[in-house]
Amino acid sequence: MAPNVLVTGSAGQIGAELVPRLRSLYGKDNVVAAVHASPRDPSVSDGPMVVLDTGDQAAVVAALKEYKVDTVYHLAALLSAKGEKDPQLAWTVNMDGLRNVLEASRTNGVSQVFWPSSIGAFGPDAPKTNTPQNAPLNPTTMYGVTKVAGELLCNYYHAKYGLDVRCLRYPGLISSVALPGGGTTDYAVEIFYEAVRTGSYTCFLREDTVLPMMYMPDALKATVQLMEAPAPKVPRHLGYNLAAFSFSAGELASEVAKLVPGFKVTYSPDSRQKIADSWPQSIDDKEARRDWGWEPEYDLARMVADMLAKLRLRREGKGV
Ligand code: AKB
Repeated sequence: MAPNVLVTGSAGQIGAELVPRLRSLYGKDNVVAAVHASPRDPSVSDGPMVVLDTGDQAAVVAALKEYKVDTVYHLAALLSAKGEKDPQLAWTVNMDGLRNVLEASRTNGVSQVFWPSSIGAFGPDAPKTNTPQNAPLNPTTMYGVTKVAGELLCNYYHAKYGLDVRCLRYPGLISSVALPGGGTTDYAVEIFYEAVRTGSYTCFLREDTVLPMMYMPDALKATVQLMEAPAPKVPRHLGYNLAAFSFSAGELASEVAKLVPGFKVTYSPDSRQKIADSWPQSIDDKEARRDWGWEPEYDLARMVADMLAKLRLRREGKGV
Protein backbone atom coordinates (compact mmCIF):
# COMPACT_ATOMS: atom_id res chain seq x y z
CA MET A 1 0.00 0.00 0.00
CA ALA A 2 1.26 3.47 -0.87
CA PRO A 3 2.36 5.63 2.06
CA ASN A 4 0.50 8.83 3.02
CA VAL A 5 3.25 11.40 2.81
CA LEU A 6 3.73 14.95 4.11
CA VAL A 7 6.72 16.92 2.77
CA THR A 8 7.69 20.12 4.63
CA GLY A 9 9.74 22.75 2.80
CA SER A 10 8.06 21.64 -0.43
CA ALA A 11 8.84 24.80 -2.36
CA GLY A 12 12.56 24.64 -1.49
CA GLN A 13 15.44 23.33 -3.59
CA ILE A 14 14.91 19.66 -2.70
CA GLY A 15 11.15 19.77 -2.09
CA ALA A 16 10.33 21.25 -5.49
CA GLU A 17 11.74 18.09 -7.11
CA LEU A 18 11.08 15.52 -4.39
CA VAL A 19 7.33 16.21 -4.27
CA PRO A 20 6.80 15.44 -8.01
CA ARG A 21 9.02 12.34 -7.67
CA LEU A 22 7.05 11.02 -4.67
CA ARG A 23 3.76 11.83 -6.40
CA SER A 24 4.84 9.85 -9.45
CA LEU A 25 5.77 6.91 -7.19
CA TYR A 26 2.88 6.91 -4.71
CA GLY A 27 0.09 8.82 -6.46
CA LYS A 28 -0.67 12.54 -6.50
CA ASP A 29 -3.26 12.43 -3.75
CA ASN A 30 -0.94 10.54 -1.38
CA VAL A 31 1.69 13.29 -1.18
CA VAL A 32 0.82 16.52 0.65
CA ALA A 33 3.13 19.44 -0.08
CA ALA A 34 3.56 21.61 3.03
CA VAL A 35 4.81 25.11 2.28
CA HIS A 36 5.63 28.07 4.49
CA ALA A 37 3.77 30.49 2.23
CA SER A 38 1.81 30.03 -1.01
CA PRO A 39 4.38 28.76 -3.55
CA ARG A 40 5.05 30.12 -7.01
CA ASP A 41 6.27 26.73 -8.23
CA PRO A 42 3.39 24.92 -9.91
CA SER A 43 5.21 21.57 -9.57
CA VAL A 44 3.99 21.30 -5.97
CA SER A 45 0.54 22.85 -6.41
CA ASP A 46 -0.82 20.12 -8.68
CA GLY A 47 -1.75 17.94 -5.68
CA PRO A 48 -2.75 18.40 -2.03
CA MET A 49 -1.05 21.38 -0.39
CA VAL A 50 -1.07 22.90 3.07
CA VAL A 51 0.46 26.13 4.37
CA LEU A 52 2.31 25.06 7.52
CA ASP A 53 4.69 26.66 10.00
CA THR A 54 6.69 23.76 11.47
CA GLY A 55 7.46 25.99 14.46
CA ASP A 56 3.82 25.54 15.47
CA GLN A 57 3.46 22.03 16.92
CA ALA A 58 -0.34 22.15 17.06
CA ALA A 59 -0.42 23.00 13.36
CA VAL A 60 1.93 20.10 12.58
CA VAL A 61 -0.32 17.72 14.56
CA ALA A 62 -3.42 19.05 12.75
CA ALA A 63 -1.81 18.47 9.31
CA LEU A 64 -0.75 14.92 10.25
CA LYS A 65 -4.29 14.13 11.42
CA GLU A 66 -6.12 15.82 8.55
CA TYR A 67 -4.17 13.92 5.88
CA LYS A 68 -3.73 10.66 7.90
CA VAL A 69 0.01 10.96 7.36
CA ASP A 70 2.25 7.94 8.03
CA THR A 71 5.49 9.22 6.43
CA VAL A 72 7.10 12.66 6.79
CA TYR A 73 9.95 14.19 4.79
CA HIS A 74 10.91 17.17 6.95
CA LEU A 75 12.91 19.43 4.63
CA ALA A 76 12.07 22.91 5.96
CA ALA A 77 15.34 24.48 7.16
CA LEU A 78 17.70 27.46 6.99
CA LEU A 79 20.98 26.83 5.11
CA SER A 80 24.53 27.58 6.24
CA ALA A 81 25.25 31.13 5.04
CA LYS A 82 21.86 32.47 6.07
CA GLY A 83 22.29 30.64 9.39
CA GLU A 84 25.57 32.47 10.04
CA LYS A 85 23.83 35.81 9.38
CA ASP A 86 21.12 34.98 11.95
CA PRO A 87 22.22 32.11 14.23
CA GLN A 88 19.22 32.49 16.59
CA LEU A 89 16.78 32.11 13.70
CA ALA A 90 18.77 29.12 12.38
CA TRP A 91 18.47 27.37 15.73
CA THR A 92 14.75 28.15 15.99
CA VAL A 93 13.81 27.09 12.47
CA ASN A 94 16.06 24.03 12.30
CA MET A 95 15.74 22.68 15.84
CA ASP A 96 12.24 23.69 16.95
CA GLY A 97 10.89 22.55 13.58
CA LEU A 98 12.59 19.15 13.86
CA ARG A 99 11.54 18.61 17.48
CA ASN A 100 7.93 19.51 16.63
CA VAL A 101 7.88 17.16 13.66
CA LEU A 102 9.44 14.26 15.60
CA GLU A 103 7.18 14.73 18.63
CA ALA A 104 4.02 15.18 16.52
CA SER A 105 5.02 12.12 14.48
CA ARG A 106 5.57 9.79 17.42
CA THR A 107 2.29 10.80 19.08
CA ASN A 108 0.17 10.62 15.92
CA GLY A 109 0.92 7.27 14.35
CA VAL A 110 3.61 8.33 11.85
CA SER A 111 5.87 5.37 11.18
CA GLN A 112 8.71 6.91 9.12
CA VAL A 113 10.46 10.29 9.06
CA PHE A 114 13.18 11.52 6.70
CA TRP A 115 15.44 14.38 7.78
CA PRO A 116 18.30 15.94 5.82
CA SER A 117 21.65 16.37 7.53
CA SER A 118 24.62 17.81 5.62
CA ILE A 119 28.38 17.83 5.12
CA GLY A 120 27.99 20.97 7.28
CA ALA A 121 27.86 18.63 10.29
CA PHE A 122 31.65 18.29 9.95
CA GLY A 123 34.09 20.94 11.14
CA PRO A 124 37.73 21.85 10.52
CA ASP A 125 39.09 18.96 12.62
CA ALA A 126 37.52 16.24 10.43
CA PRO A 127 39.84 14.72 7.78
CA LYS A 128 39.49 16.93 4.67
CA THR A 129 39.52 14.16 2.09
CA ASN A 130 37.53 10.96 2.08
CA THR A 131 35.97 12.08 5.37
CA PRO A 132 34.83 8.89 7.10
CA GLN A 133 31.37 8.19 8.48
CA ASN A 134 32.55 8.44 12.07
CA ALA A 135 34.84 11.48 11.76
CA PRO A 136 34.56 14.04 14.60
CA LEU A 137 31.49 16.29 14.34
CA ASN A 138 32.70 19.66 15.58
CA PRO A 139 31.17 22.22 13.19
CA THR A 140 31.96 25.91 13.53
CA THR A 141 28.68 27.18 12.02
CA MET A 142 25.25 27.36 13.68
CA TYR A 143 23.92 25.41 10.67
CA GLY A 144 26.40 22.62 11.46
CA VAL A 145 25.50 22.75 15.16
CA THR A 146 21.83 22.21 14.24
CA LYS A 147 22.78 19.34 11.93
CA VAL A 148 24.76 17.53 14.65
CA ALA A 149 22.10 18.17 17.30
CA GLY A 150 19.41 17.16 14.79
CA GLU A 151 21.13 13.88 13.98
CA LEU A 152 21.37 13.10 17.70
CA LEU A 153 17.69 13.96 18.19
CA CYS A 154 16.67 11.69 15.28
CA ASN A 155 18.74 8.88 16.74
CA TYR A 156 17.20 9.50 20.18
CA TYR A 157 13.65 9.25 18.81
CA HIS A 158 14.55 5.96 17.20
CA ALA A 159 16.24 4.52 20.29
CA LYS A 160 13.67 5.78 22.83
CA TYR A 161 10.38 5.55 20.90
CA GLY A 162 11.12 3.25 17.96
CA LEU A 163 10.29 5.99 15.42
CA ASP A 164 11.93 4.98 12.13
CA VAL A 165 13.85 8.20 11.42
CA ARG A 166 16.26 8.07 8.47
CA CYS A 167 18.83 10.66 7.66
CA LEU A 168 21.37 11.59 4.92
CA ARG A 169 24.33 13.97 5.04
CA TYR A 170 23.75 15.68 1.69
CA PRO A 171 26.70 17.28 -0.07
CA GLY A 172 26.10 20.57 -1.96
CA LEU A 173 23.17 19.97 -4.31
CA ILE A 174 23.02 21.20 -7.90
CA SER A 175 19.55 21.50 -9.40
CA SER A 176 17.65 23.14 -12.25
CA VAL A 177 14.12 23.57 -10.85
CA ALA A 178 14.21 25.68 -7.66
CA LEU A 179 17.15 27.88 -6.70
CA PRO A 180 18.76 27.15 -3.36
CA GLY A 181 18.84 30.10 -0.98
CA GLY A 182 21.34 31.02 1.68
CA GLY A 183 23.77 28.13 1.21
CA THR A 184 27.56 28.06 0.83
CA THR A 185 27.40 25.72 -2.17
CA ASP A 186 24.83 27.92 -4.01
CA TYR A 187 27.57 29.20 -6.35
CA ALA A 188 27.52 25.80 -8.10
CA VAL A 189 23.89 26.45 -9.14
CA GLU A 190 24.13 30.22 -9.80
CA ILE A 191 27.05 29.68 -12.18
CA PHE A 192 24.78 27.79 -14.63
CA TYR A 193 22.05 30.44 -14.64
CA GLU A 194 24.61 33.19 -15.30
CA ALA A 195 26.42 31.12 -17.96
CA VAL A 196 23.17 30.77 -19.90
CA ARG A 197 21.93 34.30 -19.19
CA THR A 198 25.01 36.56 -19.38
CA GLY A 199 28.07 34.42 -20.20
CA SER A 200 29.91 35.56 -17.07
CA TYR A 201 29.79 34.95 -13.31
CA THR A 202 31.43 36.36 -10.19
CA CYS A 203 32.00 33.49 -7.77
CA PHE A 204 31.85 34.15 -4.02
CA LEU A 205 34.35 31.37 -3.27
CA ARG A 206 38.04 31.12 -4.21
CA GLU A 207 38.91 29.32 -7.45
CA ASP A 208 40.71 26.49 -5.59
CA THR A 209 37.83 25.77 -3.16
CA VAL A 210 36.97 22.07 -3.37
CA LEU A 211 33.65 20.79 -1.97
CA PRO A 212 31.65 17.55 -2.22
CA MET A 213 28.66 17.96 -4.58
CA MET A 214 25.80 15.97 -6.08
CA TYR A 215 23.29 16.42 -8.90
CA MET A 216 19.65 16.52 -7.76
CA PRO A 217 18.53 13.36 -9.63
CA ASP A 218 21.08 11.41 -7.57
CA ALA A 219 19.96 13.11 -4.34
CA LEU A 220 16.34 12.14 -5.08
CA LYS A 221 17.41 8.59 -5.89
CA ALA A 222 19.36 8.29 -2.61
CA THR A 223 16.46 9.71 -0.58
CA VAL A 224 13.86 7.34 -2.02
CA GLN A 225 16.26 4.38 -1.87
CA LEU A 226 17.03 5.03 1.81
CA MET A 227 13.35 5.43 2.73
CA GLU A 228 12.25 2.32 0.81
CA ALA A 229 15.05 0.08 2.13
CA PRO A 230 13.85 -2.66 4.49
CA ALA A 231 14.52 -1.71 8.14
CA PRO A 232 17.34 -4.28 8.69
CA LYS A 233 19.28 -2.59 5.87
CA VAL A 234 19.20 0.74 7.73
CA PRO A 235 20.91 0.13 11.07
CA ARG A 236 22.02 3.75 11.28
CA HIS A 237 19.66 6.51 12.46
CA LEU A 238 22.31 9.20 12.60
CA GLY A 239 23.12 10.70 9.17
CA TYR A 240 24.61 8.50 6.45
CA ASN A 241 27.58 10.00 4.57
CA LEU A 242 26.60 10.42 0.92
CA ALA A 243 28.86 11.30 -2.03
CA ALA A 244 28.90 11.66 -5.81
CA PHE A 245 31.81 13.89 -6.93
CA SER A 246 34.01 16.77 -5.76
CA PHE A 247 35.36 19.71 -7.74
CA SER A 248 36.94 23.11 -7.21
CA ALA A 249 35.10 26.25 -8.30
CA GLY A 250 37.73 26.62 -11.04
CA GLU A 251 37.19 23.06 -12.29
CA LEU A 252 33.44 23.64 -12.51
CA ALA A 253 34.00 26.91 -14.39
CA SER A 254 36.28 25.11 -16.92
CA GLU A 255 33.74 22.32 -17.43
CA VAL A 256 30.95 24.88 -18.05
CA ALA A 257 33.22 26.85 -20.43
CA LYS A 258 33.63 23.71 -22.60
CA LEU A 259 29.92 24.02 -23.47
CA VAL A 260 29.56 27.81 -23.19
CA PRO A 261 32.34 29.27 -25.37
CA GLY A 262 33.75 32.50 -23.98
CA PHE A 263 32.28 31.94 -20.49
CA LYS A 264 34.20 34.12 -17.98
CA VAL A 265 34.39 33.60 -14.23
CA THR A 266 35.98 35.98 -11.74
CA TYR A 267 36.47 35.25 -8.05
CA SER A 268 35.51 37.55 -5.20
CA PRO A 269 35.44 35.47 -1.99
CA ASP A 270 33.14 36.73 0.78
CA SER A 271 32.17 35.50 4.26
CA ARG A 272 31.03 32.18 2.79
CA GLN A 273 34.68 31.25 2.12
CA LYS A 274 35.26 30.68 5.84
CA ILE A 275 32.33 28.25 5.95
CA ALA A 276 33.55 26.36 2.88
CA ASP A 277 37.07 26.14 4.35
CA SER A 278 35.67 24.45 7.46
CA TRP A 279 34.00 21.64 5.46
CA PRO A 280 35.35 18.41 3.95
CA GLN A 281 36.52 18.29 0.33
CA SER A 282 35.41 14.72 -0.31
CA ILE A 283 33.31 12.16 1.54
CA ASP A 284 33.64 8.43 2.16
CA ASP A 285 30.14 6.96 1.74
CA LYS A 286 30.97 3.27 1.93
CA GLU A 287 28.43 2.57 4.69
CA ALA A 288 25.55 3.85 2.52
CA ARG A 289 26.86 1.72 -0.37
CA ARG A 290 27.18 -1.35 1.85
CA ASP A 291 23.94 -1.01 3.87
CA TRP A 292 21.33 -0.03 1.28
CA GLY A 293 23.15 -0.21 -2.06
CA TRP A 294 23.78 3.50 -2.75
CA GLU A 295 25.53 4.33 -6.03
CA PRO A 296 25.51 7.71 -7.84
CA GLU A 297 24.84 7.97 -11.58
CA TYR A 298 26.11 11.44 -12.48
CA ASP A 299 29.73 12.57 -12.74
CA LEU A 300 30.81 16.19 -13.21
CA ALA A 301 30.75 16.21 -17.05
CA ARG A 302 27.34 14.52 -17.29
CA MET A 303 25.83 16.83 -14.67
CA VAL A 304 27.15 19.97 -16.42
CA ALA A 305 25.80 18.86 -19.82
CA ASP A 306 22.39 18.03 -18.34
CA MET A 307 22.11 21.28 -16.34
CA LEU A 308 22.98 23.43 -19.35
CA ALA A 309 20.59 21.53 -21.62
CA LYS A 310 17.73 21.93 -19.13
CA LEU A 311 18.34 25.64 -18.50
CA ARG A 312 18.71 26.39 -22.22
CA LEU A 313 15.44 24.63 -22.95
CA ARG A 314 13.68 26.63 -20.24
CA ARG A 315 15.23 29.86 -21.51
CA GLU A 316 13.98 29.14 -25.02
CA GLY A 317 10.51 28.38 -23.64
CA LYS A 318 9.80 30.87 -20.88
CA GLY A 319 13.09 32.43 -19.80
CA VAL A 320 15.39 31.44 -16.93
C1 AKB B 1 24.71 24.76 2.24
O1 AKB B 1 25.58 25.18 1.45
O2 AKB B 1 24.42 25.32 3.30
C2 AKB B 1 24.02 23.45 1.90
C3 AKB B 1 24.72 22.29 2.50
C4 AKB B 1 25.97 21.79 1.93
O3 AKB B 1 24.23 21.75 3.45
N1 AKB B 1 23.92 23.32 0.48
